[in-house]
Amino acid sequence: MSLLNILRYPDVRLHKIAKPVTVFDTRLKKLIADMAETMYDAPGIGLAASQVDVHQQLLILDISETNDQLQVFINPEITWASEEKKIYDEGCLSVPGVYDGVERPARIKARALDADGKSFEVEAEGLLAVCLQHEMDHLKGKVFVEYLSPLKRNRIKTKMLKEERDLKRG
Ligand code: QAP
Ligand code: CO
Repeated sequence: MSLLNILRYPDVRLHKIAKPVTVFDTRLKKLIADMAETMYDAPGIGLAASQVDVHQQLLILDISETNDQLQVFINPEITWASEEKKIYDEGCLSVPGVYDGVERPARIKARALDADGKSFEVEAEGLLAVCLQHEMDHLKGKVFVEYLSPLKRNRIKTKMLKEERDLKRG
C-alpha cells in the first residue's frame, strides 16, 4: 500500500468532473486500499478520488469511532433528498484547518456500486448524510468552501496560498 498526495485547495484539478468507473479490477482495489491508507493516515473520515487526482467516481468514508467501518461508493447517485435541511460544520482534507457551516438536505437515499461492482442502496442521516454529500460534490468538482460567501472563500484562498508558499520555503 502507499500514501497518496492529497490536492490542496485552490488546486484547479479539484474542479475536474469525475467519470464513471467501468472496470472493476485489481487496479481499482489497489486504488481503494491506497485511498483508505491515505484517509486513515491524515486522519480523515472521507476521501474522494478527485482529491488524489484520480478523476473517477469513487469515494470512501469511515465515520466510525474505531476506524474499522470503511464504506466504498462507486458511481454514487442520490435517489432522494429530504426537504428538511441541516447545517453542519464541515472540514476537508483538501482545505486543512478550515471548518465552516454548510446547509444540505438532512436525509438522503443513495445508490452506488461496491468494489466488486455490485449495486447497493443506503439511507443516510446525520454525519453519514453530510459526509456522503460532501464527497459526492468532490466528484462533481465542487469543494465545500464554494457554499460559503465570496468574502469567506477569498479569505480561505489567501490563507491556503500563503501556507503553500510557506511550505515550499520550508
Ligand atoms: C468530509 O473531511 C467531512 O481541516 C471529510 O486539518 C468532514 O475527513 C464531511 C481533516 C466533516 C462532513 C463533516 C480536516 C483533517 C479531515 C482538517 C475530513 C484537518 C485535518 C477532514
Ligand atoms: Co472534502
